[in-house]
Amino acid sequence: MDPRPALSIDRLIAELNALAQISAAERPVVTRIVFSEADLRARAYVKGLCREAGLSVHEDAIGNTFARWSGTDPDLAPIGTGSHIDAIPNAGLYDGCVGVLGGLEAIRVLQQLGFKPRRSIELVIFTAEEPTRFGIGCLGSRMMAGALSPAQAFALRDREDQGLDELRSQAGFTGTLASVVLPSGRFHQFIELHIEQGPILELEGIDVGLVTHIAAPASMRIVIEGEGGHAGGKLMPGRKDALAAAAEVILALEAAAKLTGAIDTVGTVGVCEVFPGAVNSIPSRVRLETDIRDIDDARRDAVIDKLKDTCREVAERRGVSIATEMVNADPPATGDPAILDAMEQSAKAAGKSFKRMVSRAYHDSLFVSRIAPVAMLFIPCRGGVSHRPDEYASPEWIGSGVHVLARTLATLAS
Ligand code: HGY
Ligand code: MN
Ligand code: MN
Repeated sequence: MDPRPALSIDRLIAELNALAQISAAERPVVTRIVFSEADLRARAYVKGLCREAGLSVHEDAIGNTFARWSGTDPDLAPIGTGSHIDAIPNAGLYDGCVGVLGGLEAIRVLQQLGFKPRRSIELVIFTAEEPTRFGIGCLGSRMMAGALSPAQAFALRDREDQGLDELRSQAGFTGTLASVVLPSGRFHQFIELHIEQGPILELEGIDVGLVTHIAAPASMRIVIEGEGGHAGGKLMPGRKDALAAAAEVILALEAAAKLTGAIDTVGTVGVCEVFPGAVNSIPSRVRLETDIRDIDDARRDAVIDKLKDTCREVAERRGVSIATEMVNADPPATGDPAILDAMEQSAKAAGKSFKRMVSRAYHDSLFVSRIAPVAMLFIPCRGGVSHRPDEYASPEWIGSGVHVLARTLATLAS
């Protein structure tokens, strides 16, 4: 079975561009925050494409969306594929969307070739893979895997202090949050197509990546409280400047990540909110959101412990209070050998070069792996750039990914 004749890359690129137009920002910037007006329009657009392909569509209580192509033996657990369509502020158009629209294209290709899946094939759009609105990543897949309880979900609030439950209801998603949890075995296997969000495949001229491990993400919130005061009248001795203290903490995270001796350890402070934020007022409160990852969770946790030690030392020396709160600290996931082998066979049959590799970004597959065997299929992205408007994957790269995905889905669903 050769997918090439049925693969319509022009249609797929047009759909990716149409989806990119549904954004809270002007082109070429994509911003699509969960439960925002743009998110809901984007969901409607993709669900429309799924229905045009004859898939039966349903959504769960948090908005995870399932589009099923029924197999000849509908009682068997389906093969899942998919990703996310939400996007952080100032993002590009490929992160997540390639896995959703590319997964749909792979299904349409198999339909056109007359393939009849024994196991149903189910395309999944996960809610809120990005942490932007509620501070925690993979919200929909995390709840699906039972890794975030309804009580924890009810406690989530956005920066406007709006609660998750209120926002999901306003977005039209009803039902109990407990109903989002899926049992182990709900998917027979799950495969996610995604851009690499790193430079390796392009640098080495390789068509597809077979992901053996997904890095272990952690996020820690740090709130530093000092004393404010007049930037002119308050002399330097005795100041309790929260932002100066934060600067020491930020640099300590960078140093701790660099000093583990492993290139796989990364540490980032992506959010730094300063109060009151006036040029002539000494900062009295700073909120930092830190992102700490490694493919080895023990090594990652050692960095977190070192950062907590630094916070205690800085607080003591500067006379400020520093509160730390773990938002999440998740174990890494490993790719299922049988799926990896099926992807490798598909790549060979497709005449595509491939390489087994690690994912340094996290993905919904990290949580789906708790209820089903998973693996991820990467395609190159230009310069490894992602989470920026100049993120780019060529039609040839995307076509190779969809081609290998289509073959693999056919193998797994037979
Ligand atoms: O941050 C990540 O790894 C993912 O892109 N949300
Ligand atoms: Mn992302
Ligand atoms: Mn992503």
